[in-house]
Amino acid sequence: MPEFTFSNTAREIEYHGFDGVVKSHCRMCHGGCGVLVYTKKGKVAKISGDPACPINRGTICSKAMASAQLAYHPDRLTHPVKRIGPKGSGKWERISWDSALDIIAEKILTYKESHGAESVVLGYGTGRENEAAIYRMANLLGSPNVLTAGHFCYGPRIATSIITCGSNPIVDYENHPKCVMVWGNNIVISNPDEYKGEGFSSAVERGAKLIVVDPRLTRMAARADIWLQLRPGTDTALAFGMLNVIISEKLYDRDFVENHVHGWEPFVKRVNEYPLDRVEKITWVPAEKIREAARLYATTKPAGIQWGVAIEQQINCADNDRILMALMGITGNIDAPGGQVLFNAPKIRNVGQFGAHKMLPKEQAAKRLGGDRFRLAGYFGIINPKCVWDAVLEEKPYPVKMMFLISSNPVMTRANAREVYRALEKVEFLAVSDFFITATAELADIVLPAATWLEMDYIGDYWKRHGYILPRRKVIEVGECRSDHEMLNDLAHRIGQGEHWWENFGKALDYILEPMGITWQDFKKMDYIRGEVKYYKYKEKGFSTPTGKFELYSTMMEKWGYDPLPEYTEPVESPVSTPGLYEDYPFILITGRRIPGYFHTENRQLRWMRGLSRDPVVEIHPGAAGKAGINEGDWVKIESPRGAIRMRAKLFAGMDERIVSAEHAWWFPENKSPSHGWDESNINILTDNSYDSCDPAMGATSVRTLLCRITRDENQGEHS
Ligand SMILES: Nc1nc2c(c(=O)[nH]1)N[C@H]1C(S)=C(S)[C@@H](COP(=O)(O)OP(=O)(O)OC[C@H]3O[C@@H](n4cnc5c(=O)[nH]c(N)nc54)[C@H](O)[C@@H]3O)O[C@H]1N2
Ligand SMILES: Nc1nc2c(c(=O)[nH]1)N[C@H]1C(S)=C(S)[C@@H](COP(=O)(O)OP(=O)(O)OC[C@H]3O[C@@H](n4cnc5c(=O)[nH]c(N)nc54)[C@H](O)[C@@H]3O)O[C@H]1N2
Ligand code: SF4
Ligand SMILES: [Mo]
Repeated sequence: MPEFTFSNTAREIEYHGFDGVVKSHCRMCHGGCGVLVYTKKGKVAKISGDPACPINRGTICSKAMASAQLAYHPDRLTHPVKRIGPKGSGKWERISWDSALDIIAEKILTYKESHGAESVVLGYGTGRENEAAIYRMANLLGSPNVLTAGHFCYGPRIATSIITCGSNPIVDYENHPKCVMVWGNNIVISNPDEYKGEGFSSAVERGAKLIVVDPRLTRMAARADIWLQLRPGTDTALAFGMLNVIISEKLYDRDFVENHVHGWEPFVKRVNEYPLDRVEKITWVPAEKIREAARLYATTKPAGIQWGVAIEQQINCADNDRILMALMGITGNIDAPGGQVLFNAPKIRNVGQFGAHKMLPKEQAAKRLGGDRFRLAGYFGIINPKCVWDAVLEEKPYPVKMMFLISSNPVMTRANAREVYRALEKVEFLAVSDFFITATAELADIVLPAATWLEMDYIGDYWKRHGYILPRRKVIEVGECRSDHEMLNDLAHRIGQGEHWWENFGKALDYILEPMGITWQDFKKMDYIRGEVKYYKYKEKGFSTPTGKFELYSTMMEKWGYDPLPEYTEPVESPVSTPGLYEDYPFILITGRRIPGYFHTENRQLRWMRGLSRDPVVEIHPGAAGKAGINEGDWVKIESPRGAIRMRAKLFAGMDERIVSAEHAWWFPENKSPSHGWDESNINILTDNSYDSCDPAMGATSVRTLLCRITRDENQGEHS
């Protein structure tokens, strides 16, 4: 790879006749990759990877390259609009920013007065780096209800790691792990959260041993030393099996266990309840393979567990996270170089401080929807979405009157989509901020045009736990689009929060950086800032938990009335727990495996990305397909007890015949009717959000472990 020097960019600029180049950080996914954005005649002309950025070291993905297609898309909303027909009529009129924000402000204040601040729900989806500002507004308003995906994505990793060891342990790829165990994750496609495929791939290229725990043969599983092809949803049992081997063969780190853990004896007792023959029956993984993987992981140092969202979107969510941390802990990999590190953040005001959580009055926090039922989630400010839908539809335990969704499309991305749709249809006032008028936005009263990452100054990777922050620099402006941060800063002044906000959001960036003694103008000139890197901090300070130890036995879970030790629970819908239902719905359904090009519902409008994946796809084993008369590319009907949708079949031999795997978040923006075909191929029409099917502590919805039926569709016509 040529070295990044100024002259390289200078040659590039001269050769192509570019105006110039801006160094920034992409955010077409969870973000973080350093990029060089070249402009021509004031418009983005080319985006390439920045070799100087430690996060991606010059690599980028297709989504980054297509960013300009998003920014300049002709369908993009470039000014605020107000709905002038009934919900879902698609009738909009252009309004000014001032009147849009005045209307939203007036509604917030009116509902706060009439039904309490808790009747106003703010919401966002996955990390789009606006969460700190959204929490700040909600907390200052006095609403404990911020709707996110945190109940079944990343929130569980944060919540369980804080109660177990004080922070989220991140694989230290920079120090070359010798073994990586990839568990329910597909990092080379999803590049999630703190991680990019680059760091992982370099480790593997350097010869790290690779164990993959996945029901499907992923690209990584195909390269793995050991692939554990488990039954979906049985991860806790599998981890117990591995722990059983590690403990009985004394492969654990003696010093760590003797000096740094809480609850060793009861933990071992629980582990002993999972002998390998029992684990094999539950997981479908041969005992010998489990033994082999446990030995490899425990004896190859340093090692990391690259965990993913699949383990969280199950009833065993919190226990999966906790038991994988137990594996990291007792093998001595926590805070070890090349292992799994509790990185220090740079000394800035963090997301929690900026989010003003301390400003939410206690009596308001106590009203958090579902806080009594899902105590682990409630403690960390996270709510189960069904609690919001119930509060709208049934007004229980109190009515929710208004929602403001800033970067979320819940009609497509939350379980039991028809219920979500009904709730958004009923809620008295809905405001949305987005790039497009999505199926969710079609139900709104006001839609605000949001800025993409190319159109804002911000502190990239601010929320992440890898210890870096990166300057995102504004390159262009499009129409009247504004960043969510600026929009919220402006709205805050209209709802009486002015004294806690700023003249403009640039000043908020100074406030975040202030403890470091620098301003945004200083940071803008830097490549990145990294927190102090220190290993084995627990040897001096212990862990930041109630006992000061690494809690295999969680004192917090005990306090909340849950089992303090991890335990395996069979999914509520499965061949084992509902054999009768399994006769009618004879496949285990995995939903939502990530595909390149799309980020949940995003990018289906972009030519290059749609070129990669034109239609919604469900993977089915050739054997099962043959029996059902399904051929490659056929449209098939997928049904669950909740509903039916259609997708195209892709025959895939890399999984058990009893499993099918469907993509999520499919809608058809080229369908210009206000429905945009939201319910034709939306897998969340099939998913279950009943409380009993969720993780009892975290409220995580099970979207990976359902039962379904699949048949060739009589109608082989295209989607609408
Ligand atoms: N069945 C099933 N469902 C799932 C999953 C699964 O695996 N299976 N995965 C789930 C997971 S892990 C998550 S995190 C959630 C994600 O759920 P969401 O985050 O709600 O997902 P999106 O549908 O992408 O909604 C984001 C919307 O915000 C817009 N947007 C993007 N960036 C910005 C921005 O900066 N500002 C504003 N205002 N708008 C922006 C996009 O255009 C898009 O319409 O979905 C989940 N749903
Ligand atoms: N391109 C793209 N990238 C994305 C996203 C996107 O929508 N598109 N979404 C982003 C978001 S919000 C998130 S949360 C991350 C998620 O990213 P990842 O954590 O990588 O999640 P997935 O790719 O959904 O699933 C990973 C693997 O889990 C396997 N799996 C399914 N069920 C089970 C199970 O029960 N147990 C185990 N052990 N494995 C199982 C699947 O076969 C799949 O290969 O990706 C992020 N990155
Ligand atoms: S992985 Fe994410 S941050 Fe990196 S280039 Fe792709 S979309 Fe951008
Ligand atoms: Mo996610």
